[in-house]
Amino acid sequence: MQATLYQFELCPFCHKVKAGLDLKGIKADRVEVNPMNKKELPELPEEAPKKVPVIELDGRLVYDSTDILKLLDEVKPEVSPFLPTDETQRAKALEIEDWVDDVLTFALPTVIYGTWGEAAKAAQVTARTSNFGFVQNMAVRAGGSMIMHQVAKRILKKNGKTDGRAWMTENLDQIEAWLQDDFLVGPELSLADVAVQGALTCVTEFPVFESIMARPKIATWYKRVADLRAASAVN
Ligand SMILES: N[C@@H](CCC(=O)N[C@@H](CS)C(=O)NCC(=O)O)C(=O)O
Repeated sequence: MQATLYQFELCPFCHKVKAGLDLKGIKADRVEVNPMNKKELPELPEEAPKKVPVIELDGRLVYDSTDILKLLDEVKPEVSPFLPTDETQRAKALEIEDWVDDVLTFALPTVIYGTWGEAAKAAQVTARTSNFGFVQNMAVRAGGSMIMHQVAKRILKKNGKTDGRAWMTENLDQIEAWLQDDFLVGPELSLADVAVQGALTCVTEFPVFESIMARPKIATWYKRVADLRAASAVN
């Protein structure tokens, strides 16, 4: 299988997809997209938003992390199936993925770019992992942190929150409440684990990651999923 993932290094939606690729054992070349002009993106249908992640998989171009995970499950249904056969568990897995898309992926940037120091570090991580030229790289470092910090402030306001860390605490409480078994919706890995663990991996380089790992229930589950990813990943 030939795959190319167009991504931002710190985009939680892209991390969801990376978790899916690892678990399915699909190797993907990664193209870092410049967040300021997105000129690396391939040509997308008119109705498609100019957003990452976008994947090209054996000639098929798919955008939106949820549709990309669906595609991965479709092309390799036998490996780590994402959707449980039990109807109640399947509904729960889909509900948790929706929660990731609507809540967790918005809360995460607020703890990555919440302070100027964090935003500057985030811009550095993006510039470091990119293949941009020198001038673009400097622009991403300087302009990136400013934009990202503003974005974090806007997200908090839009969601009626004032403190990203307190919001993350609420979200970690929610994840803990779901964790009644080895995985989020039962004894087997599902789409819910792919989405939540994947999204959380975008903060591994930031101080908030320590507070996530300080919760034993979450830390054990996180490592369980990370080990499965490591065992099947081909990148
Ligand atoms: N629903 C989309 C959301 C993707 C998304 O919002 N991506 C952000 C990065 S985390 C983006 O590309 N933003 C660029 C922009 O809005 O200009 C998905 O699940 O893939």
